[in-house]
Amino acid sequence: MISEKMQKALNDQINAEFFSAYLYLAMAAYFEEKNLPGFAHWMEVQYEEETMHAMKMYRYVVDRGGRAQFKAIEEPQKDWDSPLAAFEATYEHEQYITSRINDLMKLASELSDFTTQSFLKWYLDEQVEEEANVDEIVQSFHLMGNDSRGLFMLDRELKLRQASPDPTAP
Ligand code: OFO
Repeated sequence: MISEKMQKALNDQINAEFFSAYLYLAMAAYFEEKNLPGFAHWMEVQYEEETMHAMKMYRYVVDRGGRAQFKAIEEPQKDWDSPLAAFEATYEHEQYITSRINDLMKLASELSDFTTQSFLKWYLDEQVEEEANVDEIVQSFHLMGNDSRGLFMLDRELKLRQASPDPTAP
């Protein structure tokens, strides 16, 4: 059985993961409007991954005999100054999410909740990948500068992104 304190913190994180999904879907819509289908696709895959992160946590809370509870999801930003600004905002957001997972790990450790620590290990590893992927894209923007052909090529490259396998699937 999960403690009340840990359950509340995980429920807050479920909300944060759904907000991430919403934010990236808002970015996908922004890129669709800018006629950048590859960037839009990348963000749509990101949206799907965030939904999976939320559902994986939901399943854990339920499986530990807890109660998943939902709060309103904050409205995400709608516009960004440029494609680069959207990816920089993504990088910043992922760093924030990493700090939240670290705080959850700290709480689980203070509560001697070893099962939740083991569960959260997956998220810690996932955040390394999340940050690295976005940082790589931000660096590509810096390398191409104002070259519109570069933007076209990067858009085509990001169109190839495939969703990661769902670790919650049976
Ligand atoms: Fe769920 O990792 Fe991004 O936010």
